[in-house]
Amino acid sequence: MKITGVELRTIRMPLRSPFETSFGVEQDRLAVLIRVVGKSSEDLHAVEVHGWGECVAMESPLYSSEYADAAADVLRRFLIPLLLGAGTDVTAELVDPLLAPIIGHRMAKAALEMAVLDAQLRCSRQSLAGYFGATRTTVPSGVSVGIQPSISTLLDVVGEYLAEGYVRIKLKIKPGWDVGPVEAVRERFGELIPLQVDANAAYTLADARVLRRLDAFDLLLIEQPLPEDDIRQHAELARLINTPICLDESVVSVRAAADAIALRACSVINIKAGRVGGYLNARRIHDLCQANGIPVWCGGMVETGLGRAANAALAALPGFTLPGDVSASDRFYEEDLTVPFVLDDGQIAVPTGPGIGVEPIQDLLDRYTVNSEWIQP
Ligand code: NPQ
Ligand code: MG
Repeated sequence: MKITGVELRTIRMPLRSPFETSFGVEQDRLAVLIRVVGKSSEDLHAVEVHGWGECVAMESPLYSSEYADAAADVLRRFLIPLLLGAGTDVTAELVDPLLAPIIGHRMAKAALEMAVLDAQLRCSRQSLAGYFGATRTTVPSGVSVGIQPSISTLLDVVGEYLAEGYVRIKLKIKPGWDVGPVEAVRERFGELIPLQVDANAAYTLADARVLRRLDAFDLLLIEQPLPEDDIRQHAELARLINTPICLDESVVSVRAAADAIALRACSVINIKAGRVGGYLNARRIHDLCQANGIPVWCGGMVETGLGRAANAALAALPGFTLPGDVSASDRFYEEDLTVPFVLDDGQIAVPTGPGIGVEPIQDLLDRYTVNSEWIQP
C-alpha cells in the first residue's frame, strides 16, 4: 500500500482498580496509538484505507526499557519517516526489515507493523485470525491478579474472577508476597483450579529456597522469576525447582526464544507481540515453540480493545495450548475504547471482521486523548 499519512496519538484510560506488581502500582493506562492511512497500491484510485496499531509500552520503563513518551518520540523522529519514505509498496511483511536500521524499540515498531497489517487486511477483507491461519473461534481466558493489601482481600478478588468464569488464575508475586498467597488460594479454592504466578523479574538465584517452596502447590508455571537479561541463571534455577519456568520479559525476539529453549532456561513461553517487535515475529516464535514442543500462551499488557482484538486472533493459533491473559475488557476498564470483549463461559471470542476486526469508538477516543498529531511525507 502507499501510506499517505500517520496519526500518532497518546491516550490515558483510568483502570477500574489499582494494579500492583513487583515493579509498582498502576492506576491508569497511558498508551500510544497509531492510525496509518493509505491507498492500496494496485489502483491509486482505490478508496483510502486505514489501520490501527497499539503500542504496549507502559508510562514508565518499569516492565522494560521502553516507555510511552519515548515510543512516541522514536516513532515521530525515526520509524514513521522511514516508513513514509518507502514509497508505494509497503506491506506488513516489509515493515520489520524496513525499520531494522533503528536498533531496539520493539514495542514502538510492533505498533507500526500492527497498523500496517490492519490496513492491509482491511483492504483484502481478511481477518487477522484468517491471515494467521488460526481456526479457533474462541480462546480460553485467564486473568492476572495483582498484589493485594491482604490475603483475605486476595481471596475475595480471586473468588470473584472464578465466579465470572476465568479458567486460569495468575497471581503476581514478589519477595514476601509469594508462598503465603499461593497457599491461601490453594486452601480456599482447591487443587483443581489452574494456578500460576508471575514474579516480573523480582527474585535472584539466592531466592531458590523460597521459590522451591512453591513446588508444593502444583502450579502450572512460574513466570519470569529472574531479571530480563539473565537467561543462564534461569537455566540454573530450572535445575533447582520442579515448577516449570515460563519466560516473559526475557523473550524479546525469535533469537532470544531459540536461545532460551536451547539453554533449557524455560519450558513454557509467554508470547507478547509488542515485546518481540510485532505479530509476525510473535507467530514465528509460536512456530518455533511448536516445532520444539514448548507450550505457549498469549500474554497481556493491559491493552485496550485494539490490542486485545489482535491478541485474541494470535491466541487462536494451535500452539497456544495454555490459557492466556486475554481477559475481558472489564478486567481493567469501566469503558473500553472499542466494543468490549466479554467473557462467555470462560472464553473470549476471536474477532471475524476484516483486519483486527474492531475500531475505536470516536467519542471515547476523543475523551481519552491526551494529544495527537498527523505526520505525512
Ligand atoms: C506481565 N501483564 O505479564 C504483564 C505485566 C504488566 C497482565 O500481568 C500497564 C501496562 C500496567 C502494562 C501492569 C500482566 C501493566 C502492564 C503489569 C503490564 O508481566
Ligand atoms: Mg509477565
